[in-house]
Formats: sequence, structure tokens, C-alpha cells
Amino acid sequence: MKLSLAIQTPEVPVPVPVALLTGSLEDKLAKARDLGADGVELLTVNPKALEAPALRRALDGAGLEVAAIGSGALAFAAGLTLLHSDPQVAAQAQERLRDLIDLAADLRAPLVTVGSFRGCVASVGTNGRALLAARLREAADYAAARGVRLALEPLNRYETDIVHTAAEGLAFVDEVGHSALGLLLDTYHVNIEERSWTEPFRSLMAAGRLWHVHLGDNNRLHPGGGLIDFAAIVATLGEAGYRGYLSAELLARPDPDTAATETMRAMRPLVAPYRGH
Ligand code: LER
Ligand code: MN
Repeated sequence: MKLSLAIQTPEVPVPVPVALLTGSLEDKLAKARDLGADGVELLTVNPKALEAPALRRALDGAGLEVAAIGSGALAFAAGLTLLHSDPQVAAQAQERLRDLIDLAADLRAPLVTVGSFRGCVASVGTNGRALLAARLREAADYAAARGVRLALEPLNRYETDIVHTAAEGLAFVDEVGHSALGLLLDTYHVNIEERSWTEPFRSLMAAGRLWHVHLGDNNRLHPGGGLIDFAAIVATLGEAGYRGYLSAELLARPDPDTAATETMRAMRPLVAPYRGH
């Protein structure tokens, strides 16, 4: 089990509320490494504006992996969603998803997340579910050809109208039926939508579809800043043989560096028994 911190890349035009660490990209990478992270999740909006080789050198220099390429900033900072009511914007979103997949392949990141970036079925009418399935199937084909996978994230009911729980996520992924499409669980959303903090993780591990995890407490502060039992979640994941990333994507409060420091302080001892697993 490995630890990651979500950071925004330099071309993102506005501060992303759930992006951690301050300074230049190199500063952020050095801080992540010094805090004991194994990787970073890159929240990006326009990979073509990024110098991928320089980025790769900076990551290698810091000895960090890219845990994931996060798509949430596409919705938040660029207004792009797969289910946008304007078909031209939706097509642009689909194209941008391919750019994120290309970046993932360039940086040897295992997956691209699909959370807020899917948008809402209500924006497109009754065939939204089929439309999303078709768009994700197409993107999963593109990803698979490049050795990358997609992780769909159940989100709480206030943020989307499709796929709120692990069970709904599994049903949707089964419908799409593509080996490159799996799931990501975010503890913050789990706390709002599920009946247990641990069962959703256990059931997706049993189904072989839990590929990534986002960390945030019930109030979206750093682990330990709220009520969630992270020790129980990590133990469940450890027992189920989870070898992926726990990636902190949480409110940058009281400031982005303190949120990262507190996250790592809380999580390092919990994952210690499962290092190298
Ligand atoms: C949104 O609340 C979220 O958790 C993200 O991962 C967005 O994609
Ligand atoms: Mn998330």
C-alpha cells in the first residue's frame, strides 16, 4: 500500500480546493518526498500545455511515482464534463480525456480518475446513462491500447446524479464491461453514501475492481481532522491485499502544506505494516 498527495499542475488557472502543497512543481515534489509520499496524483486540465519530459525528469529527480492523473480539475477549472448539455463541450471533454490518458502513459501513471468530470445525467436527458457508458467504453479502449486504466469514482448525491455507492459503481462498470474500467473509492464520499466505512472497500476488492483510493475525512479535512476510522479502512484494505495508492485529495485547510503534513502524520503509521505489499 502506498501513499500519494494530490497536487495541481502549473497550467491549472485557479487554485483547486482539494489540491495540496504550495510552491513551484519542483517545490511540491520535494515536499511530498520529504513527507514520505511514494507518489503524487496530478490534477491537470491541459496536458498539452505541460512539458511531459521535464515533468518526468522532475518526478524521477524526486524519486516519486505518479499515482494517478486526476480529471476533477477539468470540471472545476475548465467546465468540461462528459455529460455536458452542449454536445460540442462534451466532445471537447472526451478529447481532453484522451490527452489525460496520453499524459498517464507518458508518465507511467497506472490510471486516470473519472469523478466530477463525468457530469450529471440530468444535463442530457434520459439516455445519459447509456451515453456515459459509451463514452467510458471508448475512452477505456483508448486507455487500454496505451497500458492505462480508468477508475470511475462514486460521488455523493450532492455532486452527481449517477453512481453514488460502491455497489452502483460495480453495476455500472459491469454494464460497460471493459477490462480497463474499474473503480476508485473516496473515503469522504463513502462516509456520506454508505452504511459502513469498510464494507465498500472489502466488496470492491473481492470483485477485483478497486484500483485507487482517495483520502479525506468526513468534513473533507485531513485524516484525523474528523470522525472516519482510517485505521479500520487501512486494515480492511491490507487484509484484502490492496497494493494500490491511498491518495490524499482533501481540503487544503488550514493551508495546503499543513493539510499535507497532517495527512502524512496520520497515515504513515497506519500503512507501515503493509509497506511493500
Ligand atoms: C469530487 O468531490 C472528488 O472526489 C474528485 O475525486 C473529483 O473528481
Ligand atoms: Mn475524490
